[in-house]
Formats: sequence, C-alpha cells, structure tokens
Amino acid sequence: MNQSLLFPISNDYRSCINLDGLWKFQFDPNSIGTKENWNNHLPKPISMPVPASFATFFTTKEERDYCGDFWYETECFVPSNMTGKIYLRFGSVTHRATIFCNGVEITSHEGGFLPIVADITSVAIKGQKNTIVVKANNELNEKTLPCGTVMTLKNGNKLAKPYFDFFNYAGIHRSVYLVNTPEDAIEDYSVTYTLKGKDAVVHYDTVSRGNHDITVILKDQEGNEVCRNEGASGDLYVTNAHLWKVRNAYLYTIEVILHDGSTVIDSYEDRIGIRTVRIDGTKILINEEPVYLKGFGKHEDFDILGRGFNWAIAKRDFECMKWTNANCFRTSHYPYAEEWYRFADEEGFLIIDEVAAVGMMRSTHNFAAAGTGQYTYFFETPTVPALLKNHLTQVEEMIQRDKNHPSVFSFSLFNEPETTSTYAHDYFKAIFDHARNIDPQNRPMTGAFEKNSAPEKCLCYMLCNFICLNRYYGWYISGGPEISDAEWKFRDEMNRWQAKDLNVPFVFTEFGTDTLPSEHSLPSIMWSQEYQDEYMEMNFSVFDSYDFIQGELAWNFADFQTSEGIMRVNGNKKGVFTRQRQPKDVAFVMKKRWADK
Ligand code: BDP
Repeated sequence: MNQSLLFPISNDYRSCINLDGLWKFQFDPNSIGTKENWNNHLPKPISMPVPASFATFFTTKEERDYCGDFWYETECFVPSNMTGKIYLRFGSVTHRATIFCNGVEITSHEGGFLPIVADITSVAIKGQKNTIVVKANNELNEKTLPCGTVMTLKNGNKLAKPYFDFFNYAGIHRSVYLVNTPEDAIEDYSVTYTLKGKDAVVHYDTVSRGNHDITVILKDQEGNEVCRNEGASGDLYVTNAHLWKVRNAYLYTIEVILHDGSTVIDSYEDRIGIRTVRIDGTKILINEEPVYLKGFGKHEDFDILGRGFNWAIAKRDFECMKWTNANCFRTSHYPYAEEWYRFADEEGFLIIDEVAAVGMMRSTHNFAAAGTGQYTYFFETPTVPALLKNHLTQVEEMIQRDKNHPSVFSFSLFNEPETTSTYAHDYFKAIFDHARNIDPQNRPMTGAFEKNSAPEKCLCYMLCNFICLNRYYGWYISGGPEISDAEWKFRDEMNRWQAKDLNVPFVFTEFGTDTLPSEHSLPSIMWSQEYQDEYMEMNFSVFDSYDFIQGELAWNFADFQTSEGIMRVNGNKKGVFTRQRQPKDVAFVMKKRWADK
C-alpha cells in the first residue's frame, strides 16, 4: 500500500478541510507550463469550479473539446497548530495529474477515477497560505485506462477519440481535502464476516504507523457499544446481529483506536454493514439468501456538472432508483466518487464496482462494432505490458478504496474487451488473480462481455464467478420490424450458453434502446417510447425463460453525454430516465416488473 486511501474524517486526532470552490485554471495546448514554471503560479488563469468537468462551462468548441495539458491552482491555509502529517487528497483528477505545493513537485498519479494522496508535510508552511498547483492531462492512449487515441486536427488542435461511448470529461471531478493526521496514525482497516446462526463475527485487520496498541469498538445504530477487542487484528463477536440486507440496510459504526495505554494517539470511525456474499451454483447469495439483481448501469453524468460529483444529483438518482424498485447498479465504466458507495451502503443498494478498463477494442464506435465480428488484435500489440501494469494498479487502488463497503458485492474488471484470443485470456487471468489475492472479502469477480464474446469463441468467461452480458438484440441487432428475429437470435445465443451447463449465474449488465422522449408511435418505431417498452418486454420474456439468469441492469439509468456522431443525438439516449432525471414511459414498465420480481 502506497498511501492511506481512508475516506477523510475529522475528530480530536485528525482533521480534514474541504478545499472545493472556485480555483484558477489554464489550458496549456503547447505543453509549455512545466518549462515556464507554472508549478509556482499560472500566468493567465481563468476561474474554474471544483469539483466539475471543465468542458461544460465554455461557449466555444475548442475549449469544450480541449485535449492536452491543463492546470489548476488554489491557495490553502495550513493552520499553525497542525502537527503530524499533512496531505492533500483529491477524490479524482481525470485522467492523470502531478501535484505541486509551493512550487515543489509532490506526486503524480495515473488514472482519472481514484484518489490522489499527496504528502505535503515537509513542504507546507504553517500559519500561512500555501500555493497548490495541479498539472493535469486528458489524452487517451492504449497504455492507460480507459483506452482511446488522440487525433490532431489540421488547425493543430488535439481531439480525444475515445474507444468508449461516453464524453471524455476531464478536470478535478471530486472533492479536495487538506488532511491532517498524527505522525503515527491509522492507515487502513478491513473487515470480513462470518454468520453463526443469529450471531456474527466481524474479523478485522488494521494497518497503522508506529508501535502502539489498537482497540477496535463496534457500536450499533443508536451509538451503543456492542463489543470491543484489543489487537491490530482480531474478532468482534456480535450477538443477535442486525444484518445489512438488500434495500434494508443496517449499519454499525466501527472505531479503530491507536493508543498507548490511556493516551489516545489516533482514532478512525467508519460505518460498516454485516453481510456475506457467495455464489452457489446459479444463485447469488447475500446473507445466504438468493437475490435477483434489478437496476441499472449508470454514469457519473449531468448537465453543467459533467462528471463532477454532486450530492443533490446522487440523492435524486437514489430516489428514482428506489421508485423503480431497483436494488442494484453497476458503476459503469469506472469507479465512482466514494460518496456514491456511502450512500448505497445506507440505502441497501448492491453495487458491481467496475474499474475503468473500457475501450479494449480498437474502435471509436465500439458499441456498434460489438456483434459485427470485428477483431482488432488489441491484446496482440506491444503496448499491452504497460496497459496491464496500469490495469493491475487501478484494480488494486479500487479494491483498497472500496473493500469495506457492504454495498459492493462484486468487482467488475472490464467492460467489453476483445476476449477471443489466448493473449486476452492471459492478460485477464493476471488481472483476476491479482484482484482475488487482494480482496479481503473474497467477493465474486466478473466483467461485462459484448456479443463477439460468444459462448463458442470467448476465452475469458471462465475467469468470472458470474457472467455479465451486454446485449442489444432488437437494437444494434435486428431492430425495429425485425424484432421477432432479434428474439429468436437472443434465445439462440442463450440456448448455446445453457448447453455449456456452466452452473454459474448470468446477469445482463446492458440492454436498451435509444429513445427520444418526444417520439411516440403506434405501432412502435425505433427511437419512440413505445419501442423502448416493447424491446424491454421482449428482453424480459427471454430473461424469464432461463433459471440461470439472475439479474437485469438496464442500459442506462439516464441519458448521458458522448462524443458527437451520426448515432448519437446530443448524447446516448438509452436512459430509462432523461438526463434531467424525469421518467420515460419505460420507467413505469420497469417499476411494475420489479415490484414483483
Ligand atoms: C456498449 C457499451 C456502453 C455503450 C452501449 C450503447 O458498453 O458504454 O454506451 O453499448 O451502445 O457497447 O449504448
């Protein structure tokens, strides 16, 4: 573990000061900033809200679609009474960043969807304002996640060409904190659970700096102490345990105390939920009870905010999801802001937590390429070892960050890569082995497969504990008047999977149609609301025909922004809700079905 990724909290021993607000910002199209010492100060900055994507504020295309280096700057007062360690913690900076404090380079981080922790203890000047500068970059390539490329226009401007179907939003997308901990401090903890009749055992493990005693206390929802234990690792026995149940969450508070006798050095508090996860044959078991997954693939996406985290949007999204009777979502196609998981823990939602391994097929229309048989030799290229290294690191950071959330019952390690070569198999075997080694809760691992990953050709499905399929029979394949053929083809594929007798659960992690709320048609026509309803009903009748299908996560929860193109009408319109989070007709269809499913 390089840095503590614990979510920042404040108490008597540690503190966090939120640095969100209006920062300074400057584009650096010719990458001159480093040479010209922008790490000290930006020469001609404009103002920029944090957290948010920069793209959504501008009125010119050049700025909205800007691709290259860009810089942020702010001032941060470091109080003179701070002792111990001082860090800056960025929830994420997309896609990569170098952090400077008072002109001094502190750290660099690759990957736009996981935290950056910069230790500024030796550089921060107490009792005054310190200058924080961030050099960021949003270019895409095939060595980093997510994958894509960059083209240069005739006018010299760079343009991101994602191999994925969401806008390449960039910026400081999540909250920034100044974190202060004692010199010797709690760095990490993890929990696993065993159920024993009505009781439960919470097995814990802690990581801390310095040689001190550890006491761990568990408190119930009313704040009463339930049990405690001494030692860096050990067991907490909970009699008559309240389990964390799907859509009926119960959260305990765990407090880890670092101390020398009665002198407390550090304390860290978090909320945890007692629940187990297991795959048994074709069933997904939470607390040994089968659960059928109902819900959505989502995006962090909204007007004006872009991919910037906002509590109000998260609240509305949970209310809409609860209204549909959903119980699950996938963080397609990257780890979301930590606040989403904390919210899901409280609401009793299950999460398939996905790493940003998307675009592992060389196509800027991968959604259309899926199913055409197009093969791009993605895993046969010399850049793959570098990509693998980044992929492994990001899986590690994601699991380190999210391992204690009861909502997270599974990790998804890819979305729609090429999977039909032995190269792909070897690549993903390394990823799955690593993930399994580091997840303390031994969660089921999965990945989402597109249509070219057919039962006869795919060499990677056997790596998964349950198999996630993204399928668009009735949209990309045999859409509109051919929908009866679509159903036939869909059933044919499912029969071929069934014939393999894999005895594992299958979950549909994508199915949907682009639908404009303005379009109504009787009989239905593609893009109309009636067609979205008809398509869903057809899909449901297929799902209900196979016992091993144990979940349906519709694509997508809401309309979202993408790159421009002839197949996208100001974004992807497969939302069950509009981008403003109002229901399309199909939302009522889902609500009705999921009420009794
Ligand atoms: C799948 C991708 C997803 C796309 C979706 C679509 O996983 O990101 O948005 O298709 O075409 O290929 O809507």
